[in-house]
Amino acid sequence: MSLTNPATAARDLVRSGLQSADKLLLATHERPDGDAVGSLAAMQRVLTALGKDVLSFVAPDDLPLPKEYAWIELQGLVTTPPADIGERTVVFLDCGNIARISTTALHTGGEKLLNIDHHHDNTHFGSANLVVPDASCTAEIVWDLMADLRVDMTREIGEALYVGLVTDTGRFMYENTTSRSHLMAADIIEAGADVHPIYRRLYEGFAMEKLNLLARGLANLERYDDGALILSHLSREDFKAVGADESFSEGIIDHLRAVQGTAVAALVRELFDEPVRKVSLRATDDRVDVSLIARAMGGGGHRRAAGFTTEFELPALVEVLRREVARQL
Ligand SMILES: [Mn+2]
Repeated sequence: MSLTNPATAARDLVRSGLQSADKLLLATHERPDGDAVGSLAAMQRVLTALGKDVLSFVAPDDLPLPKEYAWIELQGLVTTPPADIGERTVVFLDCGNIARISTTALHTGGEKLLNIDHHHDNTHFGSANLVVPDASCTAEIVWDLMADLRVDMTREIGEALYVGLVTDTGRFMYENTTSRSHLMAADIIEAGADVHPIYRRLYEGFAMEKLNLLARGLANLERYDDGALILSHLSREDFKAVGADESFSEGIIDHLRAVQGTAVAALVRELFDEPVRKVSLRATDDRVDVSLIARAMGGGGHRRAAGFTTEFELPALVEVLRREVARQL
């Protein structure tokens, strides 16, 4: 009987899946975040360095990318599934659930569908699944695969990976930050990545409208059950009134979470193009696992950061959240 470590076996399987493929298509979840874009851009360059034909798929609805990430060069970008999709190995990055990609043509990879992710609730939808919940970000798994594939770090790969690392670790502040996260950063900086300009692009130099949206978010603050739940909401009107893009709400929830006594912070916002609300959840510590709440509502995520979309009206939604938080406390 084999005593092979399943994690090692999965890593070998995905590595050989990447090595044996000549043509690949990379994809990530909708409304891609920093880890999604960074992992996509880095993996594209890693596989190109191995001489492969690599396309990166981003749905037209997700373009242009939010300004924070728009500077990251996505080589081989396609916005519709290519005609030769059937011949391509499809690689999903940072995607916990295949339902997070509505372009169903990408679901047809069959036996050639590689799933590389760090969400602990990943549904293992691939033919090979490298799911590493201990990794701080998907970019960290890509970094590990680079070693397996013997691809050298470059400045360009490093800068893309760094975006995933910095955003998913909350600038090396969240509990998922490990010594490996810092070793990875060191490797990236050694290769010539210039981190301060990346910090500026990710977190500063934003439009005034973003600050005005934050002001609205703070004005709409509600605190329940002695801080067990702190919540803010942004309507489509709020966005319109200050001229804010949809992505400008990013980061508002961190202000809520920071309040003393908070167990769970929630930001509820109306989406522009669908009559639904997007709910982001953050937990301050291990008392509440917000991924359980998100999953019960049809979404997913991590223990301390998760989300879902819902058709619930705000008052009913607040009641659901209060009840679910209380149930775990
Ligand atoms: Mn991630």
